[in-house]
Amino acid sequence: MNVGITTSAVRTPAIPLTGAIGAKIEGVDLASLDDASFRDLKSLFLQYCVLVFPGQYLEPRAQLSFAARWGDVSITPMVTYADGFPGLLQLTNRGKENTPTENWHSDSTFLERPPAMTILAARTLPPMGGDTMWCNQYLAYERLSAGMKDMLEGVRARFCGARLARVHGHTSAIPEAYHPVVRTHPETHRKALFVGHPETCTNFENMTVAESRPLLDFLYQHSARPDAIYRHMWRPGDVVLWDNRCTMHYAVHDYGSEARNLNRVTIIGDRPA
Ligand SMILES: O=C(O)CCC(=O)C(=O)O
Ligand SMILES: [Fe+2]
Repeated sequence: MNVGITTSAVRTPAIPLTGAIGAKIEGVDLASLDDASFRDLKSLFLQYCVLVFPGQYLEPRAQLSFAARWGDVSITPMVTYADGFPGLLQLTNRGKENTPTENWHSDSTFLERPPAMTILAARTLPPMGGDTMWCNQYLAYERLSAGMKDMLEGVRARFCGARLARVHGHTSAIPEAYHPVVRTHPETHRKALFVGHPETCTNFENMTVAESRPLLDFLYQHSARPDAIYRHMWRPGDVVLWDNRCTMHYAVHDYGSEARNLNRVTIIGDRPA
């Protein structure tokens, strides 16, 4: 895969997890990473879009310190952070009906500057299930026909926070933003398809919902083809980082009322362009 970056200086071994997305990295301690190893991780992150670090058992303070090495930790409207740990969101089992994440999405796309990345650390896992999947939005773009790529050039869509607002019982002004449906990653300079769930990515700019839906629905379904996906079965202590600018993800809720707790931190990104 041509990723437009050089990885020749990388010394940290990464094991690709699929032919499309994701790599696993063992033998590093995210809580005490030297600068050279951190530079390696940055290259691998841009190359693989999703990095899996087994057995880290990252505590909240260490997770926030590690996150701060990537950029500014974001504070998203409508969510409540852990006491004493601003920016650290504790994901819990809200029940299948109330989960905002059991659909393909990238995070907080209704913001003018959605997060560049998300860092999840497993705390309590159900006895089975609760996997998370990611898909590769570079591939989704590259697999479009030349005609479709041309047609989408410069087209923007409305992204709105209605789904998250509903789940969190937030009734005042619901944030929204317009973003290009084909965005250029600010670091790899590759183009990625940027769409979302129909309730989040509602319509093309200056077009009605009815006019927009057929093509937006196609682009959404086209993104999550099985050969563009990595599905992670969480193990205790796992930490996973993903690039929110070139992936979507989907949290599978198949664990009933079992406890599932993960700690989540996001890093502020650029305005999609
Ligand atoms: O619970 C998960 O596995 C992921 C949830 C999610 O979508 C997120 O943290 O952004
Ligand atoms: Fe998410």
